[in-house]
Amino acid sequence: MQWFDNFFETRSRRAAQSISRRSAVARLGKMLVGTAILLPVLPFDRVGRAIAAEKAAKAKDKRNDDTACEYWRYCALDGFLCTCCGGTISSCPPGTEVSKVTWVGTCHNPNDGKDYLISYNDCCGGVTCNRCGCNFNEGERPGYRMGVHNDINWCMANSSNSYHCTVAAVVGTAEKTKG
Ligand code: ABN
Repeated sequence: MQWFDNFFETRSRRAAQSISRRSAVARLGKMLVGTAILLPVLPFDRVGRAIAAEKAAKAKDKRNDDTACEYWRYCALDGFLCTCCGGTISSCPPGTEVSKVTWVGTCHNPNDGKDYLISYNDCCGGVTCNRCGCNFNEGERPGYRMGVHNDINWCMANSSNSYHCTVAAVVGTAEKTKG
Protein backbone atom coordinates (compact mmCIF):
# COMPACT_ATOMS: atom_id res chain seq x y z
CA MET A 1 0.00 0.00 0.00
CA GLN A 2 3.04 2.23 -0.16
CA TRP A 3 2.07 3.49 -3.61
CA PHE A 4 -1.37 4.47 -2.22
CA ASP A 5 0.17 6.58 0.56
CA ASN A 6 2.61 8.19 -1.84
CA PHE A 7 -0.13 9.03 -4.32
CA PHE A 8 -2.30 10.84 -1.78
CA GLU A 9 0.63 12.54 -0.12
CA THR A 10 1.76 14.03 -3.43
CA ARG A 11 -1.82 15.09 -4.28
CA SER A 12 -2.38 16.73 -0.89
CA ARG A 13 0.89 18.61 -1.03
CA ARG A 14 0.08 19.92 -4.51
CA ALA A 15 -3.38 21.01 -3.43
CA ALA A 16 -1.99 22.76 -0.35
CA GLN A 17 0.48 24.66 -2.57
CA SER A 18 -2.00 25.74 -5.20
CA ILE A 19 -5.12 26.47 -3.06
CA SER A 20 -4.73 29.11 -0.39
CA ARG A 21 -6.75 28.89 2.83
CA ARG A 22 -8.53 32.11 1.87
CA SER A 23 -9.68 30.78 -1.49
CA ALA A 24 -10.85 27.54 0.16
CA VAL A 25 -13.00 29.58 2.60
CA ALA A 26 -14.27 31.69 -0.32
CA ARG A 27 -15.31 28.54 -2.23
CA LEU A 28 -17.07 27.13 0.82
CA GLY A 29 -18.92 30.46 1.27
CA LYS A 30 -20.04 30.43 -2.36
CA MET A 31 -21.37 26.92 -1.93
CA LEU A 32 -23.35 27.89 1.17
CA VAL A 33 -24.86 31.02 -0.44
CA GLY A 34 -25.76 29.04 -3.58
CA THR A 35 -27.57 26.43 -1.50
CA ALA A 36 -29.49 29.09 0.45
CA ILE A 37 -30.67 30.75 -2.78
CA LEU A 38 -31.45 27.59 -4.69
CA LEU A 39 -33.27 25.54 -2.05
CA PRO A 40 -36.43 27.70 -1.77
CA VAL A 41 -36.94 27.73 -5.56
CA LEU A 42 -36.51 24.01 -6.09
CA PRO A 43 -39.73 22.37 -7.31
CA PHE A 44 -40.96 20.78 -4.06
CA ASP A 45 -44.24 18.90 -4.27
CA ARG A 46 -46.83 21.30 -2.86
CA VAL A 47 -49.85 19.38 -4.19
CA GLY A 48 -50.74 18.05 -0.72
CA ARG A 49 -51.18 21.55 0.64
CA ALA A 50 -53.29 22.59 -2.37
CA ILE A 51 -55.58 19.54 -1.98
CA ALA A 52 -56.08 20.28 1.73
CA ALA A 53 -57.01 23.91 0.95
CA GLU A 54 -59.46 22.77 -1.75
CA LYS A 55 -61.11 20.30 0.64
CA ALA A 56 -61.52 22.98 3.32
CA ALA A 57 -63.09 25.36 0.76
CA LYS A 58 -65.51 22.66 -0.43
CA ALA A 59 -66.55 21.79 3.14
CA LYS A 60 -67.22 25.50 3.72
CA ASP A 61 -69.39 25.66 0.57
CA LYS A 62 -71.43 22.66 1.70
CA ARG A 63 -72.53 24.49 4.83
CA ASN A 64 -74.49 26.79 2.48
CA ASP A 65 -75.75 24.10 0.11
CA ASP A 66 -79.22 22.91 1.19
CA THR A 67 -78.87 19.70 -0.86
CA ALA A 68 -75.80 18.62 1.19
CA CYS A 69 -75.98 16.92 4.59
CA GLU A 70 -73.44 19.48 5.88
CA TYR A 71 -75.87 22.39 5.30
CA TRP A 72 -75.92 24.36 8.54
CA ARG A 73 -79.67 23.88 9.25
CA TYR A 74 -79.36 20.08 9.19
CA CYS A 75 -77.34 19.80 12.41
CA ALA A 76 -80.01 17.58 14.04
CA LEU A 77 -81.70 16.10 10.98
CA ASP A 78 -82.12 12.35 10.59
CA GLY A 79 -83.85 11.49 7.32
CA PHE A 80 -83.95 12.23 3.60
CA LEU A 81 -83.58 15.83 2.43
CA CYS A 82 -86.73 17.20 0.78
CA THR A 83 -84.47 19.46 -1.32
CA CYS A 84 -83.37 16.26 -3.13
CA CYS A 85 -86.93 14.93 -3.39
CA GLY A 86 -88.83 17.65 -5.28
CA GLY A 87 -89.48 19.95 -2.30
CA THR A 88 -87.59 22.89 -0.85
CA ILE A 89 -85.82 23.57 2.43
CA SER A 90 -89.15 24.47 4.07
CA SER A 91 -91.87 22.99 1.86
CA CYS A 92 -92.86 19.39 1.19
CA PRO A 93 -92.75 17.89 -2.33
CA PRO A 94 -96.07 17.85 -4.25
CA GLY A 95 -98.29 14.94 -3.24
CA THR A 96 -97.01 14.86 0.36
CA GLU A 97 -98.16 16.75 3.44
CA VAL A 98 -96.21 18.26 6.31
CA SER A 99 -96.24 16.32 9.61
CA LYS A 100 -98.52 17.66 12.32
CA VAL A 101 -95.90 17.00 14.98
CA THR A 102 -92.19 17.72 14.77
CA TRP A 103 -88.84 17.81 16.52
CA VAL A 104 -86.55 20.78 16.92
CA GLY A 105 -82.84 21.47 16.95
CA THR A 106 -80.55 24.42 17.57
CA CYS A 107 -78.07 25.03 14.76
CA HIS A 108 -75.27 27.52 14.36
CA ASN A 109 -75.42 29.68 11.23
CA PRO A 110 -71.79 30.23 10.12
CA ASN A 111 -72.82 33.23 7.98
CA ASP A 112 -73.93 35.47 10.85
CA GLY A 113 -72.53 33.59 13.86
CA LYS A 114 -76.00 33.22 15.45
CA ASP A 115 -77.81 30.10 16.71
CA TYR A 116 -81.27 29.33 15.30
CA LEU A 117 -84.15 27.15 16.40
CA ILE A 118 -84.95 24.76 13.54
CA SER A 119 -88.20 22.83 13.14
CA TYR A 120 -87.68 19.51 11.37
CA ASN A 121 -90.92 18.34 9.85
CA ASP A 122 -91.31 15.03 8.10
CA CYS A 123 -93.27 15.07 4.84
CA CYS A 124 -95.86 12.33 4.74
CA GLY A 125 -97.49 10.31 1.96
CA GLY A 126 -96.24 8.32 -1.01
CA VAL A 127 -93.16 6.15 -0.76
CA THR A 128 -89.90 6.90 1.03
CA CYS A 129 -87.79 9.26 -1.11
CA ASN A 130 -84.49 7.47 -0.40
CA ARG A 131 -82.31 10.31 -1.75
CA CYS A 132 -79.80 12.36 0.25
CA GLY A 133 -80.04 10.40 3.51
CA CYS A 134 -78.48 12.41 6.34
CA ASN A 135 -77.98 11.85 10.04
CA PHE A 136 -76.69 14.64 12.27
CA ASN A 137 -77.54 14.65 15.96
CA GLU A 138 -76.45 17.91 17.56
CA GLY A 139 -78.42 18.28 20.78
CA GLU A 140 -80.52 15.25 19.88
CA ARG A 141 -81.88 13.22 22.83
CA PRO A 142 -83.45 9.74 23.18
CA GLY A 143 -87.19 9.14 22.87
CA TYR A 144 -88.01 10.16 26.46
CA ARG A 145 -87.49 13.75 25.28
CA MET A 146 -89.65 13.51 22.20
CA GLY A 147 -89.33 17.14 21.10
CA VAL A 148 -85.62 16.74 20.46
CA HIS A 149 -85.67 13.11 19.28
CA ASN A 150 -85.12 12.65 15.55
CA ASP A 151 -84.96 8.88 15.06
CA ILE A 152 -88.71 8.38 14.72
CA ASN A 153 -91.37 8.68 12.04
CA TRP A 154 -93.14 11.97 12.78
CA CYS A 155 -95.94 11.15 10.32
CA MET A 156 -97.61 9.28 13.17
CA ALA A 157 -100.36 11.91 13.56
CA ASN A 158 -101.12 12.42 9.84
CA SER A 159 -103.76 10.68 7.74
CA SER A 160 -100.95 8.95 5.85
CA ASN A 161 -98.26 7.61 8.16
CA SER A 162 -95.75 6.85 5.42
CA TYR A 163 -92.54 8.86 5.62
CA HIS A 164 -91.19 10.61 2.48
CA CYS A 165 -88.53 13.21 3.46
CA THR A 166 -87.73 15.98 5.98
CA VAL A 167 -87.73 19.79 5.77
CA ALA A 168 -85.83 22.19 8.04
CA ALA A 169 -87.57 25.53 8.67
CA VAL A 170 -86.14 28.34 10.78
CA VAL A 171 -88.51 29.12 13.67
CA GLY A 172 -86.51 31.84 15.36
CA THR A 173 -83.20 32.74 16.93
CA ALA A 174 -82.09 30.66 19.89
CA GLU A 175 -81.73 32.44 23.20
CA LYS A 176 -78.90 31.62 25.55
CA THR A 177 -80.15 30.40 28.94
CA LYS A 178 -78.41 31.72 32.03
CA GLY A 179 -76.68 29.35 34.44
N1 ABN B 1 -87.83 11.63 11.33
C1 ABN B 1 -87.22 10.96 10.29
C2 ABN B 1 -87.40 9.48 10.37
C3 ABN B 1 -88.45 8.87 9.72
C4 ABN B 1 -88.60 7.52 9.81
C5 ABN B 1 -87.73 6.76 10.57
C6 ABN B 1 -86.67 7.39 11.22
C7 ABN B 1 -86.50 8.76 11.12
